Amino acid sequence: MSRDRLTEDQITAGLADLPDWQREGDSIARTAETASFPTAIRVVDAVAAEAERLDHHPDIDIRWRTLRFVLSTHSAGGLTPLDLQLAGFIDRTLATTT
Ligand code: HBI
Repeated sequence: MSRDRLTEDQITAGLADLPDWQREGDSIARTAETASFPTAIRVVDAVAAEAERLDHHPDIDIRWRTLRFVLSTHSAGGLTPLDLQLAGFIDRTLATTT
């Protein structure tokens, strides 16, 4: 997966498929409520494994049942396809983890 920065049009197109994510400058972010603190940790654990697999890591804020993820490609100084790919994985994990 490329670490080349996305164009504005590519970012707009990518975010159309990620309606729970917001653009925050050179990052994208989403917040999610989980059913319980252990559920939140299970989500974070699954995301951590995928982040390691991709060698691409989100900023994660954990506050009881509330998770906030922030994605950006630090080495590119902006958004790359890796950010969109991991955002999609995070969405799917949130939707399927109990
Ligand atoms: N995660 N979000 C993000 N951005 C990076 O540039 C990055 C990373 N995880 C590991 C990583 N880069 C390594 O490939 C080295 O570039 C540090």
